[in-house]
Amino acid sequence: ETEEAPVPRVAVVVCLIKGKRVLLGRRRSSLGDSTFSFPGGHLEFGEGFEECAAREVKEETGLGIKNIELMTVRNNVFLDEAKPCQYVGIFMRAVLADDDQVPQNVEPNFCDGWDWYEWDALPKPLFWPLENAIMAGFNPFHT
Ligand code: 8DG
Ligand code: MG
Ligand code: MG
Repeated sequence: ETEEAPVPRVAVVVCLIKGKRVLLGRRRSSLGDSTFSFPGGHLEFGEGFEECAAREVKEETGLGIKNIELMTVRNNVFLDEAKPCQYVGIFMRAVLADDDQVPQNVEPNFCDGWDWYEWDALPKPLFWPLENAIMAGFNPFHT
């Protein structure tokens, strides 16, 4: 069996803010199963960061977003996985295009469902790249 050598990939993750709360979902994935993470996914060829952010949020939650801004970049290496991988995580911040929208669990095979959580009372356990980012000072409410 031949396996491709692993290469770093780009992921765009979106911290969607509603008042003092952020949107998180519990992952159903070999990577970070049962942990809470932001919506997001792989950057596609030719895509801009804002475009990717809007597409992934729409695909995963059905929500439309606006005011999409770059917050920070993180380098996450997953060496302990069966298939080691590396993601350059582009952390974006955004708000709902229309405040009345309710998140839908569009991809139930990959997520238990989406909910809003106060920044000071985030659910546990967080997906470790997110936990690490927060430990390093990531805070979407500090500009
Ligand atoms: P796609 O097929 O829709 O493009 O990808 P996906 O299935 O939605 O991928 P994902 O696992 O949700 O996101 C891609 C990678 O991004 C993930 O495996 C690791 C990295 N990543 C982080 N932090 C976060 C985060 O907070 N949320 C999400 N969703 N991904 C993150 O490093
Ligand atoms: Mg995803
Ligand atoms: Mg996705």
